[in-house]
Amino acid sequence: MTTDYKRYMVTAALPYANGPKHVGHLAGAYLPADVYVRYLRQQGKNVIFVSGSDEHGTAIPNQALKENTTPQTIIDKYHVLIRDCLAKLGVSFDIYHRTSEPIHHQTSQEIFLTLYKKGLLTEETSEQYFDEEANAFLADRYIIGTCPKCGHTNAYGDQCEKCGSTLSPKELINPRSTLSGKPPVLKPTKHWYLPLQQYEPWLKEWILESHKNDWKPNVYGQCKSWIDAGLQPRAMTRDLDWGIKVPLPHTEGKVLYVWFDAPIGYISATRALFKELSEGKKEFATPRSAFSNPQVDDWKPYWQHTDTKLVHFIGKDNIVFHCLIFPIMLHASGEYIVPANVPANEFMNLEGDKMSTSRGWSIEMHEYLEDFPTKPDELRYTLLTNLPETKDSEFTWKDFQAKNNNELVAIFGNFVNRALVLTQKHFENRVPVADTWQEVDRKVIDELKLFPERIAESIKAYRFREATAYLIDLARLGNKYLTETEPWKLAKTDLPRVGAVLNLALQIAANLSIVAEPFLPFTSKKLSEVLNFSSKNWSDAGNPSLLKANHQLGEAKLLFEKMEDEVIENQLKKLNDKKKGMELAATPAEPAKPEVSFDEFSKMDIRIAKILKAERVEKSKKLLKLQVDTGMDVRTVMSGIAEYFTPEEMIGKQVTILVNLAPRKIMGVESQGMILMASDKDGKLRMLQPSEAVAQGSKVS
Ligand code: B3M
Ligand code: ZN
Repeated sequence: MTTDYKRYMVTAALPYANGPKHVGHLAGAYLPADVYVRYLRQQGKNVIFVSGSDEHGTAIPNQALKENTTPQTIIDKYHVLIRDCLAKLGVSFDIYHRTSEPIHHQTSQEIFLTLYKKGLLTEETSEQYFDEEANAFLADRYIIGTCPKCGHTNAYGDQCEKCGSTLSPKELINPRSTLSGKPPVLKPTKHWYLPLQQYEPWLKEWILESHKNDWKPNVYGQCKSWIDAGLQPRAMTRDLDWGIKVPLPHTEGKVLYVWFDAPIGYISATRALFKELSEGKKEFATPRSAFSNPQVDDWKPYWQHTDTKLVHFIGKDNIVFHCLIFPIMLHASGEYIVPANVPANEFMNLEGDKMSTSRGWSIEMHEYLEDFPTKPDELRYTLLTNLPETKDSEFTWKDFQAKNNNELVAIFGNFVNRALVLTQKHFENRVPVADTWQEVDRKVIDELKLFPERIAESIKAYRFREATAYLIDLARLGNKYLTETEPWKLAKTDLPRVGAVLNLALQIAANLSIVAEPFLPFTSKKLSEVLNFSSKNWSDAGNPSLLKANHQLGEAKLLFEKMEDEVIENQLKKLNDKKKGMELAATPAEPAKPEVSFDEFSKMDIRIAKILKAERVEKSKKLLKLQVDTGMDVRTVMSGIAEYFTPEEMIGKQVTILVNLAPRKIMGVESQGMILMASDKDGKLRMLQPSEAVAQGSKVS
């Protein structure tokens, strides 16, 4: 194992462009990767950071079916949405590519052909479900049937969402195709397999022996149990019309398996980056010495030289692909390096339940940004302090508020603000001279010097929660220093001492602007402006004299704002409403009642009438007593709508009424008719009104 790396290749999982992505995804892969990369850049390291959209697999055509549109429309829509959200949240990719790009198709086909030509893929013919009406082989997700484990009648070919079992299509009872609704037939088809079992000895040595101590226990443990259970050949091709064509003759209708092409997306992205750089089509925001004269082939060292440190940031559900299958592909091809580490995270739950876009129990990145457009760092901070690094973790809105108010505002922001305001007031906004240090100052200086190394060690060990805690500890050190020295009390008696204290406080603030950059890039920038101090070099951090005496400070601004209870309550309500909405949408409508004849139907006399009066009925929660003008008469109707409508809002409304219903006594009052309403799946009532006002007594037929 080389430890002296010349360059870093950092990847974050390619999100499927089949829908928006939530903050759990952000916490899983993108934020930790971003902190790591920003830190390396501040160290002056040669690092490339790539990701992009995963635009193949059945997830895409599935979503197209749901949205009644084409796969291309789906990927174009969600690629842009996800890319822009990640950028707004400060995730600083060098390129955010997409797997639909020709250069990716080419790279994937090349790697497939390399393996094929070396004779490393085995050809096998097997029986797969085929839809004769749609004339297509059916991917797992296109087959629905009864779950053999729990009897759920709508289980998918790969999984039952009711009991969570992993299934194969042939296990389903009474399978049917989602394309035609008909039972599929079994038909032989040929595919190319990667014989994973042949690489077991290599995996054992590479992972189980070499990475026993430096890979995270959750990652190592998953790899070990897969390897111990024995690996099976895995098909690298699929019968599907959406994806990368298999680059062999007579393979119409066959594409590369999405998990074959998706990780190659990291390589294609790097290739695309250097192509653009070499053509002068792209420049880095901050010039980097490693790329002074980029050539089109400069991507190669990042993927092919052993002095590159390759690190994949992913969520736990992707471990097997990034630790076993993709490395086998890379290793077998003979040209590529394998990852030095795969610091996968567990999952982040939300308010006590699993985060899930489809169930509506999620905070999507775009939803957060719509509600908090100026607060990317507040989200980054809350997620970073809660990363699911060793076990599943939890996001709650209350915690978000607490982290914002008690840490960002009360510690970080308060410290910086106190130092700035006093400097403005007593020293014309210039860094005061510090003549002599007292014992308390020297202690703080000694502490300050330890922080950069402490934070760096945690980042290098992928312990980003711990690193974030050290960051806020540095702000806490500054805050405590001001609280202890109370410079505001000394202004009248000992101005030179006030100057010394503020000088040191401002030095701490300057240090914060450097070491906060990986975590809170927007705040770090703001702080730099406020201090009129621009260094972001990690090697400057730990220095207690970054700002020279008399250095002119910039204009003071508040770094963070307090978050009121109301904001949090609104978010909780919004979350619960969204979930309810999704549940309703997913509940099937009630089946139809038995048939009636036209004659039976035409006996009913349904009219439009206007409500003249409405009042509550004593001792009844449900009833309103209504006076209605039917155009023929004015009558009384007792109506069970009081849980959904107030008397005030009913008055003057036109409603639909069955006028020839036999009169009934309800709570001692004779009710002469029935108001008709639409009742939603959850029982909620809505008025049925004509689209424009009509005369009272108009017939409904
Ligand atoms: N798109 C799965 C996921 O979003 C997949 C990751 C690909 S990484 C190469 O979880
Ligand atoms: Zn089941």
